[in-house]
Amino acid sequence: MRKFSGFAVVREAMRAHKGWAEQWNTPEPRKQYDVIIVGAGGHGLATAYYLAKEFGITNVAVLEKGWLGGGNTGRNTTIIRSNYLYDESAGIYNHALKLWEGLSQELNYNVMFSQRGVMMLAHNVHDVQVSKRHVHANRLNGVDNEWLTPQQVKDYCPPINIGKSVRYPIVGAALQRRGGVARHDAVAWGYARAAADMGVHIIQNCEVKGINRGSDGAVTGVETTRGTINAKKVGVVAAGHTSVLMEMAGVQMPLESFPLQALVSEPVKPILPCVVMSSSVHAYISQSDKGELVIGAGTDQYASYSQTGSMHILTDTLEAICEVFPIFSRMKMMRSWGGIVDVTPDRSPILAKTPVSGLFVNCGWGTGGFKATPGSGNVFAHTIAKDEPHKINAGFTLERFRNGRLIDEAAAAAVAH
Ligand code: FAD
Ligand code: PYC
Repeated sequence: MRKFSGFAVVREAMRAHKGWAEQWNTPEPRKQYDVIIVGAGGHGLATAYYLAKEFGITNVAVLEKGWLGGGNTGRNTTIIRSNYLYDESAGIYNHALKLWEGLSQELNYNVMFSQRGVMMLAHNVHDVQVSKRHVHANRLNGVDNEWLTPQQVKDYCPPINIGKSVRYPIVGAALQRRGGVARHDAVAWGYARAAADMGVHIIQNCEVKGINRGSDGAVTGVETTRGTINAKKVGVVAAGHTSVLMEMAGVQMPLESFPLQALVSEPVKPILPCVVMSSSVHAYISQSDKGELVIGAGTDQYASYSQTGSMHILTDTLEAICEVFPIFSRMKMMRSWGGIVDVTPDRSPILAKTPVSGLFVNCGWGTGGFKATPGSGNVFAHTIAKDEPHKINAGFTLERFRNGRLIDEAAAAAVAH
């Protein structure tokens, strides 16, 4: 086993981020809103933004138990792509990708969206077949994706090892050139600032403890650590904790929650020009604008609400990275952290009305919801405002787990789970 010198698990960055977010001027909650959004992650904040901007609904509260962007939005590896298999997925992820392309201008906030290309490696015949199927399906759906030979992989990403002597040699790759990365906290802050400018209340340190229903069963509001807050419409957008919240309204969710970890290296000069992912050796990596290598791991095998995942998952990931990039084997790892992702049986999200009138849910993005943030917020706002789904999220129902109309994206999720 290789040695990873200086591997240290520290949490200063998350603490600094929290301190910054606490300077946000949290307003006093009103007693009554038109819409309450539970969860000030990217999806919740984007939903509030589009409710205000596209539907003129500004009497909205976004309630956050911690600090804004402190959940998965501030913990993810920011890979953005739309190379999913099924038509429904192509619809929502490509809708999101198009919104990403204009997001900095739209929010007047630099979200540092960088379309440097996402390359998904193939290491065996099975990988090649699955990847090529994705390339063809994507192109039929108008989503860019192309097949690369090992030499083309090397030309696009010079530090990669295409040698044949490793356990899983690279035999090709699918490349989505429009994919890339963005700055995760900027996305949360950009949406938060723009929504707040239109009158939305973003209330931090306000944990939802109960969901209230009237005698007709419809939602009437929520119980929080800052008292009762009323609204006829409540949207739950609380990744990782959705089941807990929905249980408060008596709705059981087909979800399991798992820790998912990531880590960053010391900063170095630009060396990695694109995003590289491998679902076979279980590694994905990019380089941040600060110069750190940003490395993601797989989920823990056991369901848990702990934001600290297992150490062996990290060391396995680093071994995989060193196999694909031996040149990185002496890099020092500086920080690691975890988030809690909620996963559906078909690895596709739920963005829908629920059996409870006035209660809406946006969840189940699993390991891959950051890329969807603008598209998800946009169509979820439509669903809440109009009381019916947008055509883009019409397939992402709760009912599909009863009627079997699943959208099986396990292979496109690209992360070990
Ligand atoms: P969050 O940002 O988690 O927001 C939910 C919020 O709800 C949290 O702030 C939480 O505090 C709040 N909340 C929970 N319970 C309550 C309550 N009772 N009351 C009030 N508030 C509550 N996706 C990608 O597309 N690309 C990637 O490269 C990628 N990498 C990842 C790497 C890691 C390590 C992790 C953990 C995730 C990754 N993801 C990735 C997934 C992605 O981060 C998530 O799908 C996405 O950020 C979810 O956004 P969200 O707004 O729904 O959730
Ligand atoms: O969905 O692309 C993805 C992803 C990468 C790392 C975690 N999720």
